[in-house]
Amino acid sequence: MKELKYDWTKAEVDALFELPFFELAHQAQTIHRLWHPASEIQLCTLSNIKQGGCPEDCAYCPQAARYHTDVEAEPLLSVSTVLDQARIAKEHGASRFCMGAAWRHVRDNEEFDQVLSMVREVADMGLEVCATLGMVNNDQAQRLADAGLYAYNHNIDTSPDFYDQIISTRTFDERIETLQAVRDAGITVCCGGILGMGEETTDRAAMLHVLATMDPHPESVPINRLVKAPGTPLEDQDDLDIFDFLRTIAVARILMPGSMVRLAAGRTEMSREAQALAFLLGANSIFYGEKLLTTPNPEANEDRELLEVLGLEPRLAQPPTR
Ligand code: SAM
Ligand code: DTB
Ligand code: SF4
Repeated sequence: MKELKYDWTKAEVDALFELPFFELAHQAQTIHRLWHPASEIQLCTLSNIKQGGCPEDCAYCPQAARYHTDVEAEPLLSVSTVLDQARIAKEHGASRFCMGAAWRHVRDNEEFDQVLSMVREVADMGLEVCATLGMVNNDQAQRLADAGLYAYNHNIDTSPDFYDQIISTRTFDERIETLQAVRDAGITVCCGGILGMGEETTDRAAMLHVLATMDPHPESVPINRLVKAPGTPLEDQDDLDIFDFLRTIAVARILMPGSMVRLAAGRTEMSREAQALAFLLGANSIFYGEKLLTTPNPEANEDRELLEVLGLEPRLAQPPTR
């Protein structure tokens, strides 16, 4: 029966992680097919509209100014540059366009006005337009909603307990406040995290527990596998076993059946078989285009080939919210 549940206990989530892999896979695939067309994958394209120079200390992030990475700080891209990128993304089959800025939070200035213009125009192109600009207040979220923003991405990244080991310049609760502002403004929520930062299984369960007890669930749940960027504190982190990564995808699908689960960063280090398993377990979206924000992503033609081999079709954009 198709019913969403918001009162998951941590013990229930832990129990899912303990299931034998094929039992978990069976449950996840059954639920996936009940809620989603099994042969559809949404293609999302990222644009890094404001690269680098970020004052935060997120230990995974190549755009944090304090780490010596090969990412230079750049000014905000022009509206026309971003629109060109969006047009090309659409021509290549993307139905969602996500604009990222390496900001701690949005400021009420001309740059924000420029971002609002980008949102308006990308929405008018019939794409689901998403933005990830750091923290926003209620008024800023409302202005984004009024401009036609479809989704706002703001990840909790990891469990509340492990969070302090990854970021010290803002709190877990501040993340939740921004998510609330986005929700209150009527924008859909895109919220997930990163796996492979040295967290335990219980942290992965706790992260999903936070997401799955939000009512409504985030409509979009990106699951990133850490991209170990040289110069960041996590550059030498041990690899997360691919089956631990895949289990997390499956549990996300079971807990939040109606949400889009996105196989996000980290695909260049994954075999085609691992990606196919992720789709089987309920992931139904990828980032498409040879770059994520600053790091490589598989080539578009490789992805097209993979979808073709698997008989998967790109999903169309959902109707805009305004
Ligand atoms: N500055 C904004 C913020 O932090 O919300 C928006 C951009 S930020 C780069 C968006 C998300 O990208 C982060 O929350 C994180 O989950 C993900 N991310 C950043 N660096 C990553 C990495 N090296 N590997 C995997 N995911 C990463
Ligand atoms: C998300 O969860 N993953 C995307 C998107 N939201 C903005 C970003 C991944 C970034 C990977 C590191 C980089 O390319 O800089
Ligand atoms: Fe800044 Fe976002 Fe990177 Fe953190 S994840 S350092 S807030 S750009």
